[in-house]
Amino acid sequence: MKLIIVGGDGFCGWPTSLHLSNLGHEVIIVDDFSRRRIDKELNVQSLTPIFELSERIEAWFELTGNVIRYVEMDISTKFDDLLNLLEEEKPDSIVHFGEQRAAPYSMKCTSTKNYTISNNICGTHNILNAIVESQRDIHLVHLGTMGVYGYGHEEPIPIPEGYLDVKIDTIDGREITDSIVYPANPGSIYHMTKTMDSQMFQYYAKNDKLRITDLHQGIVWGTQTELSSQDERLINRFDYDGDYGTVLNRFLMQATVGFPLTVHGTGGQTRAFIHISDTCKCIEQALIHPPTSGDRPLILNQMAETQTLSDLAKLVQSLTNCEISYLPNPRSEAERNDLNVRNDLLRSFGWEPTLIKDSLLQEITEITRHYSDRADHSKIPCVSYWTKNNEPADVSHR
Ligand code: NAD
Ligand code: USQ
Repeated sequence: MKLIIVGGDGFCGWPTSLHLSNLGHEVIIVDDFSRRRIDKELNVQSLTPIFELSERIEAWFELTGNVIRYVEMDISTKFDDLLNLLEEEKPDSIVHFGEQRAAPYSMKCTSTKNYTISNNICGTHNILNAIVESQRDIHLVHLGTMGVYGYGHEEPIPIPEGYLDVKIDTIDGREITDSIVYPANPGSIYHMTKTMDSQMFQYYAKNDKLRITDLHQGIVWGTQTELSSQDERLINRFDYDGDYGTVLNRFLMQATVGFPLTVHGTGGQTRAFIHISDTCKCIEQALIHPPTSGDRPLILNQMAETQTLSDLAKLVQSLTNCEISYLPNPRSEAERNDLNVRNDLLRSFGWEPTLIKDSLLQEITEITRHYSDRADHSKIPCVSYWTKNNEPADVSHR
């Protein structure tokens, strides 16, 4: 296949580009390097030393002879350039990673809220609009989030893959049923953009018969894949700062540098997790199992397992002897929740996930210990609050 990977310079996009190129697909990365710019704006850097995209691509060519091309483009503002690219390159599929993806950054201040909305919503809409305008049958694979569902209930009711079969009414003794999109319940401006993306997908699949797959992905952990660990120039990014670092990678880094693990609240929150190497494998599966034109968007829950944060912290403690801090929660989120997620479709394609308990130690020895001298401890605390007065939020309504 010929593939355009939007956001292919990012944490999930880079190893996925390598994976797909290694499988023999022709890969063109489109990225505006906003993620690298935001690092500068926040005065932080990846724990791992990441190379420029041009150097990464050159190293990949030296090692494998495979060519990955790239185009610098902001898809949220450059509609004509995007359309020209689709018309010139005629890709079979687009994989869309190119959004502002940190919930804390999206909640930081008015300008980061506005940026997240305009970047994510206009970017996704430009891709859909450009596919229609190109008059090509391009399959769009989008990286969505488990957060669109609102992380389940107090009872362990299974979260289906995107759609819910409901009884609407009984008329003259006849049950009226329908299959509806699972009610959206976002917990941040960032997560809200993903629920808005999903509305656009419903519309474009219905009106323009676009083939769209939306992957509702859990929190990605880990750094390297087999391919990215072949040469230091291919190394993937590792975010640990209070805005972009995600919880499990943060815990691993904190344990290594002797910073007590920063559990928000009681740690009773349950979240879904997936290893970065499985992100790549699931996207491969999504690309070879597209929906048919005229179908509603295909929604797959891309996650391997669920864990409470306190269990994760204790697991990391058992491996490293680190301290754990239970901090006032800067976010507005339920103190505890159950999360029971169906992922039958990806499993039915034969995917066998990597589990946290089997790979944590390797991550600590190969990444967090190896690069610990690059850590800036002052960037670890979460300083983005969900309420305007920077007080821990009242979560009684969640
Ligand atoms: P990332 O920030 O590391 O990568 C995103 C890439 O997209 C960056 O290289 C950035 O420069 C680029 N980009 C952003 N806006 C763009 C635009 N307008 N035009 C062109 N390029 C643009 O994020 P990531 O962790 O790789 O996440 C990728 C996708 O996966 C996101 O959509 C995110 O919501 C989703 N996701 C991530 C996780 C996770 O834990 N990292 C979990 C679930 C879903
Ligand atoms: N948390 C802590 N301590 C920390 C950091 C986070 O307890 O130091 C808690 C948060 O309060 C939250 C949970 O851990 O309850 C997850 O936070 P996170 O920052 O790891 O993940 P989140 O903000 O949900 O976002 C990440 C990605 C996002 C993706 C999402 C998938 O940044 O792009 O969509 O995970 S999901 O969580 O399934 O919605």
